[in-house]
Amino acid sequence: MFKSMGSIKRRDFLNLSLGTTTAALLSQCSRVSFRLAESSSAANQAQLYSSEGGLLSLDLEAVAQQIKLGSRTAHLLTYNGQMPGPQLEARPGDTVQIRFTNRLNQPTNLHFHGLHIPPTGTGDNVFLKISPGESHTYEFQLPKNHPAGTFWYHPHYHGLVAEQLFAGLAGLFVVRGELDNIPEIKAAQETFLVLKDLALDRRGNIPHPGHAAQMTGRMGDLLLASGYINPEMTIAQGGLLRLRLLNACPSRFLNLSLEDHPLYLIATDGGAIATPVELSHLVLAPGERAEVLIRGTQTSGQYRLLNRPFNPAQGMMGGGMMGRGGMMGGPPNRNRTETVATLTYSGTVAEIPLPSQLLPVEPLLEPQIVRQFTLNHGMGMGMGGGGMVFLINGQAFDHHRIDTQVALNAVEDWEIINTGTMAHPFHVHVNTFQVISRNGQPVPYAAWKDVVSVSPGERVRIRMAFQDYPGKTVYHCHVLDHEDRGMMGILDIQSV
Ligand SMILES: [Cu+2]
Repeated sequence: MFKSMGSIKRRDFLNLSLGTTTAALLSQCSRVSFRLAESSSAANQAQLYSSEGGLLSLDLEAVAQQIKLGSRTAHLLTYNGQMPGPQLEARPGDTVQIRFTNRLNQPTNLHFHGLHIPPTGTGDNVFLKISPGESHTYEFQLPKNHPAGTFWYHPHYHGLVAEQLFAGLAGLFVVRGELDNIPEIKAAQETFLVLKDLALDRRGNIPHPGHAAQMTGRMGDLLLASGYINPEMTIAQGGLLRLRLLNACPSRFLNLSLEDHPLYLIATDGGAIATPVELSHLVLAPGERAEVLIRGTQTSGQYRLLNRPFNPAQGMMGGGMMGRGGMMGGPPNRNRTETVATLTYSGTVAEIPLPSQLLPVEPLLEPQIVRQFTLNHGMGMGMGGGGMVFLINGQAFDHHRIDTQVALNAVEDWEIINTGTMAHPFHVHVNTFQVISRNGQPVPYAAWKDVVSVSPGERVRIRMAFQDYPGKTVYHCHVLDHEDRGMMGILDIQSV
């Protein structure tokens, strides 16, 4: 559908553009090195907003917008006309003020995915309904000990989350801090990739997801990297590339690898791990983030960042319903390897080693309580004449019901048990957790997470401390069609 331009053409465009841009634009380019890729257009240059003097302040508007994708025009939903939305950057202790206006024709709101901030009032309040034409100012302070990491914002109005994210509403929220000051990481070139799939009909509209999306969640056959099709990333020979990845697909799992280059994992959802971990490939469930370092060990050439076929339902029960392919309407490209982006060599620098130490991941105290959450699905009534509903402990989401009460400052273990036939990435708001074990087997290294995928037949134990902020929030499946169809519960963190 979208013909890729050849590499030579792409390079010409890069040279031409660099020759005529201003210093201001250049400084932005060095942060996001691949901005000038083949499907470039003014509309999808994500703007960067950084905090100044301890304050990050901006206007943000959810608005329908036409976006150029290669030779086509897509009718999408955007933040400030951009897809992905503006990149927000702040530091621990900073105050954040976002004057948000809903210019859509349906209600929406904002969720600050992964941030440790209050779930109430003007904070990460997903119970807010911001109607068409209405405004709301989100205002919160990042705690002074907030970890540096790759977080993001997206809509969280129950029932419309999958639709609005799929249509384009997502942006990065980066917290800069200790991890960024490690010398080797500071010396690395940094590239952000917001990975999001999209489906378009001939007229550039997003088609109705159809019946299959009830089960698998909606998926598209286009995989965009920060709004581009196969953008170019560069690395210097001898240098390090710090690739910061977000899976912003509502339902698609990604299985990423880079030709001839191992990936060195340095951070997960909630920030740094203790030491780099070498990976041949990286699986990202919907909502997950990862940071990897890539070493410029080759001399020249082009290397594709690939997304290989991956069946998220693999688990103790095998392929399950996803395995039947067409019948259940899996993604059209489930058996095809896709090129996400292309890495090229440019210049040479004195060799930068991998950092040997990152930041410690302190173990949490032993849990006071162990709870169980069983994930499954069934046929429901209602929902416009019945259809699939997704359940936690046998119940679909009810915004009048509190499902789980915990005490502020308590440490708990949650066992997430998948008795269904599809993988469910389990996400908890406000506090990050550590995965303790899968089917009783300890995990290989400690990491801060806010999404963990649980395959059919699996039992995953996570440990969490409910720190700093009392109030009501949610946990849910991050296959957002599952969330919209009931796989969400209310968590009440009570100060005692
Ligand atoms: Cu799910």
